Amino acid sequence: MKSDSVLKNLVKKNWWISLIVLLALLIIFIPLPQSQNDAADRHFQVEASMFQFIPGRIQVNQGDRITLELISTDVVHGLSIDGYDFELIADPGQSQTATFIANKTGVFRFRCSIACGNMHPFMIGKLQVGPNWVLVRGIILGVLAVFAAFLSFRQSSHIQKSTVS
Ligand SMILES: [Cu+2]
Repeated sequence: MKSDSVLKNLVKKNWWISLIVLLALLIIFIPLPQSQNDAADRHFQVEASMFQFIPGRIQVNQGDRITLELISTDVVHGLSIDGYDFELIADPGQSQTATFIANKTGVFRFRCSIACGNMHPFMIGKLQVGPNWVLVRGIILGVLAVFAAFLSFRQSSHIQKSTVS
């Protein structure tokens, strides 16, 4: 009888364990968009002409290995990315290719690095580097585990106290 109520008490006091297990399962099994499952090799062709880049927006994930090919259709154009040490220069009708790792998250502008005409300063595109969800998931799970350990430590010291008194 007594052990039964102790057990009930334990279950009642440990509802948070079920909560944490549930949360952990959710975090592990919520599906990620296919493209965000892992760092990937990605290839982009960017066409430069006076005075635009096509595409003007590139979206990747943190850790991706990005290969950019800059193709110029008229005059000499460059492509440099703010915040990254990266530059391409393509001669008219030619292309140049280089690879870098998108290791910083955020939105970065890329711009033409060769003065190509009066609208040159407006020749700007956007590189968006999204978070690595596998990493984010790992960090959240880690925090949850620490939280659970903390709670269970507190709980066990509680139980010890209540059985002593
Ligand atoms: Cu330009």
